[in-house]
Amino acid sequence: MALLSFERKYRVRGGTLIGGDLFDFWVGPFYVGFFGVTTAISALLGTALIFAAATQGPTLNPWLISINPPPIEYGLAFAPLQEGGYWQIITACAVVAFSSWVLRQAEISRKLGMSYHVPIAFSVAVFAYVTLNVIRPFWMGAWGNGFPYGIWTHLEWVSNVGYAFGNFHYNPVHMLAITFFFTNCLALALHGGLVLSAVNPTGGTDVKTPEYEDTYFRDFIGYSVGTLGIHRVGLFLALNAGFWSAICIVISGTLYVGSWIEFWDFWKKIPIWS
Ligand code: UQ2
Repeated sequence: MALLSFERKYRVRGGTLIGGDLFDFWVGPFYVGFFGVTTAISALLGTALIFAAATQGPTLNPWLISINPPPIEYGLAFAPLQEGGYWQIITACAVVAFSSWVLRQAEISRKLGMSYHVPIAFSVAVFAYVTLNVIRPFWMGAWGNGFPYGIWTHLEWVSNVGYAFGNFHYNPVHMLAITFFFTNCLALALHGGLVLSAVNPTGGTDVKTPEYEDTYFRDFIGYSVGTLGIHRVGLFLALNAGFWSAICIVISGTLYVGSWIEFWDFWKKIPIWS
């Protein structure tokens, strides 16, 4: 079935989580739904506030503009707009926009009778953001622990926070997250390479079937994870990369204070050799 006639056939009512039929319509190719409306409103408001805050100075250089969280002294209180209040409202808009986007994905999944893998995957990315700018600042007792919204300043934040705990590369959960990112890279390179080599072979020769892909890996390493399996491996690696990134920062300054370099001194104190 051609794509356009497929869409016409499956553009049917139902599957909404909230709002019944009220927002159950499309604008051009885009499904709207209740959460399309809440995404649009919060994303537009948040973006407008970023521009509004940026115009307050001190610079209009796009690389240096920064919308900062309140000073630590404000704790968890509301701050005046110019002293972190913009950051607080922008952060609230972002959380509503991202959560609405997850729920819009879920409604589209339901409408088409599909599983929830896409909204679950995206919610791990949202979890990483919420960990950085809501959960950890709350746990530390001050919104000032969130990261600033600026191209240059967010990099400085990452660097400063990393070295505030000795050196973040010694954080074992950071190591775990990086290992997932690298393994994800390996898996996507293998998968992309394998699929393209089968589907886009030397000019004039036939496209190869998935059996060739399986056989390639059996010949090569004695094992093929399979055409469905590689996508399970990929999703697993990608979600774990995001998840452990969030865990490695949320434990720093909360459950674990001090230097991640000294963390490894436990190794020298093990009774067998001490
Ligand atoms: C595979 C398979 C695919 C693939 C890939 C493999 C036919 C098209 C890449 C090979 C993958 C293996 C052996 C697992 C790799 C695991 C890690 C953790 C990197 O067998 O089936 O389908 O794309």
